[in-house]
Amino acid sequence: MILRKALLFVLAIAIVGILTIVTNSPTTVLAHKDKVVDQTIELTLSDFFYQAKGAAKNAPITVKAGQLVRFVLTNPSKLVHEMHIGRKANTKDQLYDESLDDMYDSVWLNPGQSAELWVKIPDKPGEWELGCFHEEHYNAGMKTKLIIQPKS
Ligand SMILES: [Cu+2]
Repeated sequence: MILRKALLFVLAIAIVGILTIVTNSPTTVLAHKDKVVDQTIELTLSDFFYQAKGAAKNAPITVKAGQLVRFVLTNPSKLVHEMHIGRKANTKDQLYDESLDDMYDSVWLNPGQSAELWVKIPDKPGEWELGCFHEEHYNAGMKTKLIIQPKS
């Protein structure tokens, strides 16, 4: 089920430059091999926070418009977690009213699962957010700022 969802993501999202691969083991990404990754962010999704490697829980993450960012996502917890990217949180509908990319909804990770999310950061500088709207996770604090710096 999750895999089928992931494949749909790949079909839908590759068009606009975001590629997701979900797997139970370390991932090899088959597309975009010719592209240079500008930044890799290893991110843990757990109860109830995002934590980039070497940073504090829910510490803001900074990226730059136009860059190709590779998120390596891991869920070591016993709960399902997900990652939406957007702003204007809408907990009633469990999404952001403004998505960073309209073609991208979210990545879902089962307990113990990993995924890679390759994002061509759009030219939308400013303050965005990563959030998990599964059950009450967002209200429990599972969100973190994503700062998009303008192109230099
Ligand atoms: Cu969650």
